[in-house]
Amino acid sequence: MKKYVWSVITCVLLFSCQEKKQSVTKESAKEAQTKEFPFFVPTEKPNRPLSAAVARNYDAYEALRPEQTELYSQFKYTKLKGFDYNEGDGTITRRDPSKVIFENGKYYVWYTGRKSPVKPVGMSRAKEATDVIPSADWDLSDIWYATSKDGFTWEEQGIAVPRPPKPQPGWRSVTTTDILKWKGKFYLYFQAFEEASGLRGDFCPVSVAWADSPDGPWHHTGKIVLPNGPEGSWDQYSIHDPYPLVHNGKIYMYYKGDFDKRPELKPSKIRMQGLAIAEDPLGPFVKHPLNPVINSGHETTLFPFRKGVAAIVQRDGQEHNTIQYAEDWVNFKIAAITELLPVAAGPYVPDAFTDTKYGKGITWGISHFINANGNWNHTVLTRFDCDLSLDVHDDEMKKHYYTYPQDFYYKKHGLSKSQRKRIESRIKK
Ligand code: AAL
Repeated sequence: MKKYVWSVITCVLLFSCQEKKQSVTKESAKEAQTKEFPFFVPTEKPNRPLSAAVARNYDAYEALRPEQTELYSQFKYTKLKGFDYNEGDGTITRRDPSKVIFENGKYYVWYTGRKSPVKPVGMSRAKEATDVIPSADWDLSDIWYATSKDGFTWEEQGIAVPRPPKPQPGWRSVTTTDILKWKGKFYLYFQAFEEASGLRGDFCPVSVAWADSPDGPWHHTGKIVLPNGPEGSWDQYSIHDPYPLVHNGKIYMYYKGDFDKRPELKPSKIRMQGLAIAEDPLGPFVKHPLNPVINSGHETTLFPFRKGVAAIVQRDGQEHNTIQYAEDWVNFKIAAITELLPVAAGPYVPDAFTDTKYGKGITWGISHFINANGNWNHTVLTRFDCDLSLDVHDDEMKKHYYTYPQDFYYKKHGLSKSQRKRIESRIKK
């Protein structure tokens, strides 16, 4: 009898233990559902504690994945046909293209063109520059233009805006132009140099020329339309890369300043971008009180996008390698992070001047490669393609896995001799 009672007790105990174990497993599964971050990422921001990084995924970006983000894209490059560069000896340069526009059944692009008897001596030797020897790659340049039926093969048409006679602004060099179409007329804004770049820096304001047709003739106003800021201000010496768009019935001119020159640092300067707004192409342009409005980037490349404006931000600053967006055209935020961005890009922006209320974006344009042929004072134009457009959905452009050839790592990004020395001196013996 005693034996019987004990086995009943054991059975009851075992059964209740088993039941407890099962309910514990069910509970942890439930807990996992509520406490662990789920396997399928919620499309809406979940109402639960989130790390800063995951919260940012919901708050800062359009989607959880770059490939679902309209302002994310790769950039693909195609060599242009139709331009000769004297075998890259540095006597011919083409750089800093404008936006591309479509008029009279063809595409137009304007750019800094230099054809000089000798290659530039370089900015650091600017004192050796003369009336025929350029200092920088963009010294002693004129504004040239080319047209194309397909965007791949171009025909150079000649000089659109030459250097004006001394002492008009730009007598030393007219460079880095961009185009505006406004009430049936065309306006080219450009950097107007009055000294060889490198003498004191890369100092210049912006001047403007206008024409009734993109083929000219261009009338250089000889006036400074976007002046340098007052002494002590960020843009007191350099107003670079003027870039006009039409918004709210006005001309929104973005531009770059390089400033904060501190010789003890490398690079010694910082670059940011500002905005100036005008009701008339010849000004006055009123600089925005919040300038600079973009904290990074080397050249200006912007396009109307949805209700706001988007910017390709490359090369310089904390936020280089990003595409940014400002719904109010002033306060920019990072929309996507990407690689191999086009440098000095002049995109084809079909709605640049239509005062669109809903910008559609861009798919291609012309940019440049500096240090072409391993020569710092020689630059070539190139074509870039991308999918930063609401009208195009190109999965290939949305990939974000890059492989570079080993040579790129070992040759372009190998350790320098002094780095190797530093590392070897610290090897423990
Ligand atoms: C460019 C631009 C401006 C600078 C120089 C020529 O890429 O930012 O144009 O002055 O470099």
